[in-house]
Amino acid sequence: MTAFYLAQRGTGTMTILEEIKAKRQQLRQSPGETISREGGLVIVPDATAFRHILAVGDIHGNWLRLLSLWQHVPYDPQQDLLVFLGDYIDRGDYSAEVLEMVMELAEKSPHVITLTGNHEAMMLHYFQDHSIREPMDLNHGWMRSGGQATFASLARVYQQDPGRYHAMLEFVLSLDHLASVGEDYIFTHAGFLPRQSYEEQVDDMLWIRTEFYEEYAGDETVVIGHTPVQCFDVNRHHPLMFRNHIIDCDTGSYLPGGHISCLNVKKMTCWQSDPDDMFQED
Ligand SMILES: [Mn+2]
Repeated sequence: MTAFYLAQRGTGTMTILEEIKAKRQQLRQSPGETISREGGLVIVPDATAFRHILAVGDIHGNWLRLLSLWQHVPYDPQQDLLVFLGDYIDRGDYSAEVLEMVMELAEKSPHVITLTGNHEAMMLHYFQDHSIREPMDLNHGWMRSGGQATFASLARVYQQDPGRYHAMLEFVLSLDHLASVGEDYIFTHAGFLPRQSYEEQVDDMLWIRTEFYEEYAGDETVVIGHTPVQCFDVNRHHPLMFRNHIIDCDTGSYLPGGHISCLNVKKMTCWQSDPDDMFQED
């Protein structure tokens, strides 16, 4: 099955959506397969196997807002599929705590999908040639994108428990890039170029904005984060559905008055973190 898939991919003629469809059809011929992960591409062939399909937008180190959101979400690891859309880290002060919480949820159920965002990609790029044991390199692009807070948060973990720090880095390295659930839903951090293959765009797709919003014309609902909805409408606080079946769940986790949102995908309803005044720290 794998050989067939790679052969198809090797032709270079399949677009990302064609690849997903081919992979899903192969999986449906193997009864009992509920989820497949390969090269950052996650395929869940049957969406009806789950009570709720839940998608959590950008978090950006705002652990208190994540805890607040999580009090409202009626998540059941036995019945629900849970997708994190990436950007766990940066800007907020609690990136390590956020990673810890997401890792714990992923350990408890095989039906938790943890996608990478562009901020995790920046962090991994930094640690390719920098160490947590050395002073921060303020010239690196990650540090100008909220990485300083993440570095400080991870350095605290490293001082207390180096093994835990390494487990966190391994977790970030293992994050997936795109998930297809049934025939109706696709989840990815930022979007994708519909005319390219998955392989061709696996890194670039973490950053895409306008090209995806303008070029996507598929039937599948694509659930994304990456661009705060406040960029489209400063007064907006809820996920934003575009005309072409894209729904943006980044509700400005790091912005004043922003929220973290969890979309109940089958019903198109959402739960959100409470307003911040409940969580002021003195
Ligand atoms: Mn983001």
